[in-house]
Amino acid sequence: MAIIASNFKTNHTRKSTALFVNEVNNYLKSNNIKNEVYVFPTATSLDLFDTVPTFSIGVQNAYATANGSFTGEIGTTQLDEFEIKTILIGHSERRHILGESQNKIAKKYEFYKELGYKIIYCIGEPLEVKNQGLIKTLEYIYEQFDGIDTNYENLILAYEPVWAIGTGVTATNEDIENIHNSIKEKIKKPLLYGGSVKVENVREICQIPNVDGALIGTASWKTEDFIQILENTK
Ligand code: G2H
Repeated sequence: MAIIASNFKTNHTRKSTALFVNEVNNYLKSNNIKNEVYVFPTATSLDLFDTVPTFSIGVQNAYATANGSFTGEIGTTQLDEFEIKTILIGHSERRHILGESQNKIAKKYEFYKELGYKIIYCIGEPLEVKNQGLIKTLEYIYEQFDGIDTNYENLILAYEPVWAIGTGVTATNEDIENIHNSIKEKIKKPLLYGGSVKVENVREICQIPNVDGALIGTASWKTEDFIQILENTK
């Protein structure tokens, strides 16, 4: 059984999300899925997944607060309205584009851990680090665990090499296996691979030793592709 997580990032409208949900529900009427499925829609469409109880719906980001004066952010008061108990933390786009430091990420992690949220925690190296070899890559990745309690029971990890994210370049099976083996030796938690996972390669990736599933962006945004991913990982 694989864990399949779909990250919508800043894509889809409420209208297109509603169509997505409708088609997925039609598929689920006549198909049983054994996979554990997570979807991270945009915050504006969280409620639209209420009719898909078999999926866990999470938020792509939130601030480490219940409420307060944090312009532009949402906190647990708002998440509670949608009964959201799952959050993505440490995604490379938040680290590298939105400038979240390890310190901020660790504080956010601690806050949501204390509240019992399921956390999908992302780690991964940029290309210049990968090019320095496996030892440097692992050193870089382990620094992304600074301040993170990896014994937390509701933790799922996602290894997402930055150079593979949204680029169409998937890491090789060998790359994935090497990194996953090393992480799993240290941290015994479910470990997903993410970074240009496609409909065509999702099954093969999920069958690599120590890969427990996939965190998928681009390839999961079209409903027919998302459904095909579920089919391919049955
Ligand atoms: C990595 C992944 C989903 P994509 O960010 O988190 O996106 O599949 O588009 O590379």
